[in-house]
Amino acid sequence: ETVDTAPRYYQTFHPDTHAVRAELEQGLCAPNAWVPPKFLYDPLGSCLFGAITQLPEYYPTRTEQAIMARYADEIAQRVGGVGALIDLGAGDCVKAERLFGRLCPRQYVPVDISTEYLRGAVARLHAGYPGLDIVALGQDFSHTLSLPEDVLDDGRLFFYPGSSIGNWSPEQALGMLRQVREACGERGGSLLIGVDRVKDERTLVRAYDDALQVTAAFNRNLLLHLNRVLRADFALADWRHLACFDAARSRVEMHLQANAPVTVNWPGHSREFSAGETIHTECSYKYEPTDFAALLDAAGFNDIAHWTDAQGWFSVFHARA
Ligand code: AVI
Repeated sequence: ETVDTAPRYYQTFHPDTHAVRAELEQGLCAPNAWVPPKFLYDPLGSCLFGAITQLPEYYPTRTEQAIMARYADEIAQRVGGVGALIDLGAGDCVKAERLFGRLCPRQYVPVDISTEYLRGAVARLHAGYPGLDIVALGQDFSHTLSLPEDVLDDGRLFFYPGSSIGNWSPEQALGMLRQVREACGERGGSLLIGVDRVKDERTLVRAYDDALQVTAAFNRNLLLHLNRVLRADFALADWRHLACFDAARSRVEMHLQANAPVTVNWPGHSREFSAGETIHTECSYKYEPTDFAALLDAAGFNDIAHWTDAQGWFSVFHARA
């Protein structure tokens, strides 16, 4: 008999706060304007990201999925018994759901900043797995990762797929990995993480500038999100999507570029942009496996395992705390 366990929600991220507006204002008013990539994820942004993962040009999701499927036995064997499966940036929870069959977690802990979207995803998941203990966290873990007390502390498995770690600079990534290592606890915690690899520029740029222009919509939707959060007056027609690869820094960048001189206003502020000026909205770092293994090591992880695909496009790592 299956006991129906209602999911528990803990929401610590609220977009409509002074701190969030201050963070945005600081970036927008900087000489080289920027917005943290987490603002790409409002309800529509999370849907658009889901669509990106289906695009022919966006290879990371399907390549990672193929690696996980091919090495599913090995991965499950290494991971062993899972208490809490903690899914960082869970989105639609679909990637984690694929692990349920083999890893049989006793508890599922999805964490996402897109809180409304997360609630919908969790409601769907609960309907399919009424007996699964779900603790959902609407959290901005870019500041601090904090787990409530009802998250099981033995056999924690942190799951950070999709190369989301690449949306941090290597220095920030190290800080994030250290936090995760600490949160693994002393009772057999580990990390399963997906990382995109360095490859030819054409393949990389096309993945971030697809022919259907879904990525452009995903990037430009950030302006609609800012209009709501800041009560700003960005006009979509004034801004175009830009993606480029900085080989020296090993990162793809997304920008929003002003088509013409434009002034953007929000209560208490205005910011002038010249024609061609950009707002930097995302970095997506690409790693050589040895460099990423070194980062895991520097964060205090050990017993590191690595799997990749035949083309060497994407890496999956498992490491113990
Ligand atoms: C979520 N993150 C890993 C994606 C990436 O590839 O950096 C977000 C994304 N941006 C544009 N396309 C997808």
